[in-house]
Amino acid sequence: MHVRRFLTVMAVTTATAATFQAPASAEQAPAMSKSISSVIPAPAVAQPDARQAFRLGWGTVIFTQIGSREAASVGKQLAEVLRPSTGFPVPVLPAFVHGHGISLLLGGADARVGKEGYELKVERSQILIRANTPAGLFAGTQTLRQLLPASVESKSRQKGPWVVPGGKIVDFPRFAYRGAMLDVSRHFFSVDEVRGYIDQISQYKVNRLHLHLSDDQGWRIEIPGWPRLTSYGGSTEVGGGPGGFYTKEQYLELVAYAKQKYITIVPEIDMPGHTNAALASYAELNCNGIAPPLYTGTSVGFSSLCIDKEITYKFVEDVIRELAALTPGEYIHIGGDETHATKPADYVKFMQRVTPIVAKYGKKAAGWHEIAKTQNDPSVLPQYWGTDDVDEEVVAAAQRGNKILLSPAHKSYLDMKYDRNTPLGLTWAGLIEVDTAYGWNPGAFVKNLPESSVLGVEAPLWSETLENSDHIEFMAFPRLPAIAELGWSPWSTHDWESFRQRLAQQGDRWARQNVNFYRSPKIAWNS
Ligand code: NGO
Repeated sequence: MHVRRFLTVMAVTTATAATFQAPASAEQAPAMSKSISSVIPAPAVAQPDARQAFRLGWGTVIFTQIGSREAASVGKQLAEVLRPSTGFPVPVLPAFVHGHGISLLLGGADARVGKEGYELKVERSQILIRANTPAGLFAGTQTLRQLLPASVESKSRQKGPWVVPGGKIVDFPRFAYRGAMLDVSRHFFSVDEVRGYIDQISQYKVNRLHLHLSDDQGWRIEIPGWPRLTSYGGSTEVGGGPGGFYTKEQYLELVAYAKQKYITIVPEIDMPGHTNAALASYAELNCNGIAPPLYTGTSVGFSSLCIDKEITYKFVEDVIRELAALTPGEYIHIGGDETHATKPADYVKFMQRVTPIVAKYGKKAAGWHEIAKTQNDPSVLPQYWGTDDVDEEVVAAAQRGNKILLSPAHKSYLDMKYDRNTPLGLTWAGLIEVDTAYGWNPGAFVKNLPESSVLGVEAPLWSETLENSDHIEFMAFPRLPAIAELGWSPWSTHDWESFRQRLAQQGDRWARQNVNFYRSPKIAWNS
């Protein structure tokens, strides 16, 4: 059956090829100019072998681990990248035969690869990716994509040759949590827009997408029993546009889509501040019983749930129960930032009551780092978003056993302008060029916070000024890959010169994927 499918695919593709006119342009990639280590994030161990190289051709097959549906899905996703640009049929078959091909096999990898790493060997006769898990295979295929000429990313047929430089990689992540965050509250982004961002970040081995699902300006996720949160609270956004929200089905579609790319979605409902959209939707959540109007500005810190009303905790529990049911991952993010309209004692009281609700539904609470001062629960994950390298409360939490997630705003906030002339973005945490985004060590950044307490890094993208995918891409690229490399690559590989050369090669890939990236003057882009 597989052979028949293979032959059919061959026949169809040959017919297409016959009518195809190869562009006579400079699409010819400098295939051999790069080495097996020319990828982002930098691999942990890479040994180039200039005598070896693999050339993709008409007969190239992707062989996947027999009996693993996930390995087959990883193979299929790789084939879907390769087929349009190479024009080759690239069938995906279970690995009961070996031939001129790319094999994705489970087991037998170097012991260091762990749960998310992989081993990649490129020889003249074959490419072999081995991993302990499908996630590792997926990571290996993202590396392989980058080892092919940039034109492989085109949606139309391009001229080869399709050469992969020879050698061996053993690769695995430095940190368990490598995240991106998207604020879908200040401006709403559709399911398709979020899927596009998932496609882009997954190429850099990011494994968490934190969605900021509520704020003063909009509530974006359906919650049973509280329909006005979305019908009214989701009806606008910054600037007064139409807003929007995800139905439960749409949200689950996003969760499933991310899962195929080994990304876990971390949902955030920000509380007790940043809650105007909820307060406007339900008068009873306000201490004075009066619903405020919807808000479409960009100020922060003026709203708070009513800490002393029981209905507040019924509401919070209904929300958390629903989020937990929609979330395969271990964390639910409960916000907790900038609660200037909540008395400090009330804030502590609120968080001490709410974090056990998260545990009740089988999840751990993540929160902006202000949450570190409210309790002794070591399962809570404070997310550091300060603008310097000193935070005693965060360090104290780490000493009590909490893991910390790092998103220092002056380094990792993708919504900061690159320079004074950047048309989008904010400046409150500073200007962040790509060398600034790259230039810090998460394992030794916050004073007295040891690497062993750092769960990982996350690059937040707040959307006060961003309205569409072009805007998202312009702010995320090239800085998101910088943060992704800090999360994945061992510190021993950290080197700005090497990074900027590898980044230069990404420009052409983004151009072919229609990613609207910022052409930072710090980089000698290759196209
Ligand atoms: C802050 C604030 C957000 C803003 C963002 C803009 C945190 C954690 N709270 O970060 O509400 O949107 O800055 O950069």
